[in-house]
Amino acid sequence: MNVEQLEARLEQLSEEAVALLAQAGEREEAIQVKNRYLGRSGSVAELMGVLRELPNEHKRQAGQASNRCKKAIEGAFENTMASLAQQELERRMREETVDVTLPGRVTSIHLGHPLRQVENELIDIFSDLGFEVAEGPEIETDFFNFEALNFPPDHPARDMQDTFKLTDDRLLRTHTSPVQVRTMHAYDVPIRIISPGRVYRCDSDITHSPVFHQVEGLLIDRDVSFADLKGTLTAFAERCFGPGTNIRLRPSYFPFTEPSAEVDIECMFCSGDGCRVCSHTGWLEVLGAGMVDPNVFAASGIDADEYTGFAFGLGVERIAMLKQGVSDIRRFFENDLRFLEQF
Ligand code: 2U9
Repeated sequence: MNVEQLEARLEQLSEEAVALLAQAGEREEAIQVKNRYLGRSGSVAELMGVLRELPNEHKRQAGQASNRCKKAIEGAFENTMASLAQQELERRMREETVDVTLPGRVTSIHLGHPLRQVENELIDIFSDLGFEVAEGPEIETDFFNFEALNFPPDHPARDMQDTFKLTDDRLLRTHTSPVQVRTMHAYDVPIRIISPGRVYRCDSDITHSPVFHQVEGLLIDRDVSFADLKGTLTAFAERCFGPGTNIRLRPSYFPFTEPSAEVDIECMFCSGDGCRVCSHTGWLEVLGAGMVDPNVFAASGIDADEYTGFAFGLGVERIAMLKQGVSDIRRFFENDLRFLEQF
């Protein structure tokens, strides 16, 4: 083969390769075409074997022809790759468009912690019955938490097992009753308050938590009777658990009330027929209540001959567990969003 024939053959190869590259529909195909012509044992390299046999005066001319051929194929390869990349980009832009007119993802509206929801409901109910909200410190003295509430010095509730003691005289309040005592010290009668808040007791199982929440109520005026207490609690039960909810009062004992009662509501799961939730009694215990003990009035300077009053107390967790069907009190304190978002 002489130099002219070689030049013509190279020209032919480059035209072939450029035509094939122009038709290539995929990157892989273009790479294969390029390798077939420009690879180590491709058509162009094969032809270069001829170059070595040419007379020296023609080698330069043949070399230049080979470079032109390589450049043409490489150029066509780059163009094809760039155009395939552009096509791919346009395809993705077409297929992966973001529809900005789609409605946004609905995130849960923040309704508050399930305990806060129940606490707010309880506050609403008692506010509508004329009670005002009173609050006080969580670190209390022995006087406001126990002594003023007629707890004898050796009462079991004062025991270290129940009370988180901070110093000899300071403790974490075991109930919100000291708020009522402080109110009795600070304000004149009549008094009609509820005290919602956190309380602490050294106790933990599926129905007890070392920190829990209470709502307590206190009403003091002239001629307040046990019937007023029962009427208030009946109104509360109907609002909290539904119209027609029956209540019953069983005799009980608390140091701060006399007489005292445990208050049950008719089981809402079996309508009083008896089921697993109410231990087949038809009743669920939800509150404690009673008439304020004269000793409690005396400790706060209120004349028990002139005034009477009733008080009640409930655990927010207990109400929340019944209303929301939660069987383990600890769920409220684990901050597991899968639990919290159900409410
Ligand atoms: C004053 C006078 C009386 C508050 C009361 C209860 C009955 C009661 C429990 C309910 C469930 C505590 O959370 S619980 O374990 N409470 O049974 N509490 S009467 O009596 C008062 C409070 C303050 C000055």
